[in-house]
Amino acid sequence: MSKFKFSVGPWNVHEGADAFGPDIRASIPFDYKLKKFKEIGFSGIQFHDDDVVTDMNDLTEEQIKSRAGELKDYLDDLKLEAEFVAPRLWLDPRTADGGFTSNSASDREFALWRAYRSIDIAKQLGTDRIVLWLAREGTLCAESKDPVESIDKLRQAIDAMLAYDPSIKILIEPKPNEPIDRSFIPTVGHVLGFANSTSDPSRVGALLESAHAVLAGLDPAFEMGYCLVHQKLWGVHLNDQNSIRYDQDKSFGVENIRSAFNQIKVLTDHQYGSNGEFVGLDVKAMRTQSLEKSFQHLENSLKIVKLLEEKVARLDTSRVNKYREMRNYEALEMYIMELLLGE
Ligand code: 3MF
Ligand code: MG
Ligand code: MG
Repeated sequence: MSKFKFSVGPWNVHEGADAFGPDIRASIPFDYKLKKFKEIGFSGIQFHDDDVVTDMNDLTEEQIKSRAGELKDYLDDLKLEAEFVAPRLWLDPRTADGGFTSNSASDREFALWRAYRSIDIAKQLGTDRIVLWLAREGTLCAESKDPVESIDKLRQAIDAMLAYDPSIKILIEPKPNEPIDRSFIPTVGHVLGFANSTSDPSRVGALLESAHAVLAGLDPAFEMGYCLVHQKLWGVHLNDQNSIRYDQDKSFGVENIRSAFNQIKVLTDHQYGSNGEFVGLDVKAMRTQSLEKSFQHLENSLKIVKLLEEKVARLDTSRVNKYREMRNYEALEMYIMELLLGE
């Protein structure tokens, strides 16, 4: 039994396209995904705005709200909760140069319209959490945007969202690069500093994705710790990443098992989840995977989290403390390795 409740987004089950090749698996219907998520052990669902209302750009505000309301009924039937809504600000041609930091005023207006609609959708789904993965808020050409002015544009957009609805919370999910070269908010340290410049820092926090920290050359467990000390770890995307390469979204723990253990340890030791937070996954199946096995990476990731929870529970803290007092970190490290390797 896990201490945590788990969430996942529909994009975790996908058709297998990558930057160099097209879809390789058939699409799995949205309602089937939701049922299957529930069956596997998820109780929360993460949504992009257009996962909820697919053709939202062509609809009025009222139509968008009523479509979101229909999904809420379906979630209630399945006993699933919406964790958050994230505006998908990277697909539309109007977000090619970024959303909130685009050099085009009308594109920035479009991005804000999507952000407001995401808030409307979130309220209909019964969540107050808005996630901003700032996908294209950065540069492909370093001189294309002034960093000071751009970060100020970002702040203005977030202030506008905070003012639009006084009950929402904004979780910024940082990533240092991909699809852009240089991100304006690359790490959770940046998120927390930036949060303090907004009109209501108490409503701006972080969502830490393991692989995004690895891409920044950092250890996700320590990035989580940094947020926890500020009471700003409001969401996580557990997954894994082999070093500083293309964005991989591998199953949790498959590359960096010791860091994965330390992620589960820091979350457990510091009562992550006690304010209702979900442990979210953000994992992608390999492109080689068959359609029938489209959910296997999710089952594997959950299993690895649970196995690591057992390891954390078995950790003898008095032994750890003894090694700390003796300053025998070689012995401490070996104890951890034996625990992980099943000795
Ligand atoms: C990209 C991501 C995103 C976000 C998602 C929700 C598509 O690396 O991690 O997944 O997690 O948009 O914020
Ligand atoms: Mg990611
Ligand atoms: Mg993510």
